Amino acid sequence: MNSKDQKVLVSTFEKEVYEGLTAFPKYLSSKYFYDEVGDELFQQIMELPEYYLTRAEYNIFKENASAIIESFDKYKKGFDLIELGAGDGKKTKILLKELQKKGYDFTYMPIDISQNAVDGLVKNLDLEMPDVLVQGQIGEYFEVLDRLNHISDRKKVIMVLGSNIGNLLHPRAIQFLKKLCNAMHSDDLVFMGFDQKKHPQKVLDAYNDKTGVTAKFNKNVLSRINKELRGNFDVDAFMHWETYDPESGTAKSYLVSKKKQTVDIDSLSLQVHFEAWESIHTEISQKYDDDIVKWLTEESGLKVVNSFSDENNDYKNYLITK
Ligand code: AVI
Repeated sequence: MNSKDQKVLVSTFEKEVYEGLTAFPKYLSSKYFYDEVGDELFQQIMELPEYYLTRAEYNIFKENASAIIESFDKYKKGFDLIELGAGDGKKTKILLKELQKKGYDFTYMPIDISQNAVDGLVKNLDLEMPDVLVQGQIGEYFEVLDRLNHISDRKKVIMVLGSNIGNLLHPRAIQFLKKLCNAMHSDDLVFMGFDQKKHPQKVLDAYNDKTGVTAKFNKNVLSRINKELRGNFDVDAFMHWETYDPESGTAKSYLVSKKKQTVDIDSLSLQVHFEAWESIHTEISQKYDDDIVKWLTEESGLKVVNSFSDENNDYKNYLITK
């Protein structure tokens, strides 16, 4: 596309696909894995025997529910339990039950950009735990946090689970934590999951399962380009490839072109050429240890006050304050 026939790229998806596929080396953001199909594939990933993260975090909640909520003790008289991202609530329900049992006064607020995800979770909680006050919030995390700060001065406990922060490179993770810090008052808490460094093979297996669900998940970004941007990617002409660097703790996913080929993306008026074995970098899944988490939080004006780990030390949830 030269400047004369330059098309106005309206959506962020269009802009970022254009930028990523005209860059060298090529890349696409993992945030585009998630549409209806991608959400379903991610649900399947969380059930895989190789994908230990979800189970490890679930076990941490199960084993430590009472100790975790003891850390919220000074908020017993009233606080908002805010979750960034509305999953199926499986882990969160453990905490909600414990908070109820111990007589805490709280409102649970899941925040998500997807109305569907929030509605589903709220409905499910209404049925299963009708006594818990739930207020779903739809929007971008920090916009909603800002809105909440303007309408309420209740104490906040903000949960970010699933090692979602791991999909951000360190500089972007620091930006994210700084924004959290700005949205917090001095007594507020963050409760955040960080997947830990471990045997490199275990990490590789988690992102390269035998049944190929993760490969489908990775390739879903190409299917989305086909569907939404009128592309003609032959997804079978690409393979999923995973690497893990035990020094940096970074797992990386790629899509590798199995042959020399050209792909048209009509909505972008773009032709993309691939050499045989050329890659598209699609995701990072960062692994941490205590020192990295300490460094990230301190760089962001925050500090770790406690942590909870599963029995294998595969995964940790950290309690963080300002
Ligand atoms: C959502 N996120 C933390 C997952 C992860 O582990 O990086 C996404 C994922 N990618 C491949 N498998 C799961």
